[in-house]
Amino acid sequence: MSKVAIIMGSQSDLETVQAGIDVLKEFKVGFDVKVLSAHRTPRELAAYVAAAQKKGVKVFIAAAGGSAALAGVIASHTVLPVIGIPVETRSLGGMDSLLSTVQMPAGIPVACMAIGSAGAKNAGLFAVEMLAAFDARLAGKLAKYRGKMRAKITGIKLKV
Ligand code: RP5
Repeated sequence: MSKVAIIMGSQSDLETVQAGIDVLKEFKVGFDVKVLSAHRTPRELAAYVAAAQKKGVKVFIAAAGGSAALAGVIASHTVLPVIGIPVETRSLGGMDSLLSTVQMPAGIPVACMAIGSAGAKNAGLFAVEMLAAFDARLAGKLAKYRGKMRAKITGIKLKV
């Protein structure tokens, strides 16, 4: 069953989003992926958000670039948590996506990650963390994941 719904504004965002998809696969968290845009397909977006909720989705991840309204618009249609990934852009390096995702007016929150693939990876991890709050098996996997990261750092032997 899909616990996470990933929505991206364009197929061109997939390269960025892939890092988040890989995390969900690694943690064996069920997810749906869909291309839907806040401005190109507003009606279809609203319908998809409603349907995803009915199917049991618990967290939304939204990736968009430019004047990136996607995460905020999804959040306007649901009280489930929405994690935004600002996609890097050629014109402004993703600053446009970052500001339009992070600067939600009070009342409709969006959890905004970093620009680009790092943000996508963290979006996947953040979704896992949310689900792990109610799932001891997932919480255990996260602890192991952190342990591996710790071991990588502590295992570094510098030749100086
Ligand atoms: C946004 O515009 C999309 O999320 C994408 O990041 C950006 C460019 O879209 P394309 O022109 O590549 O379809 O809506």
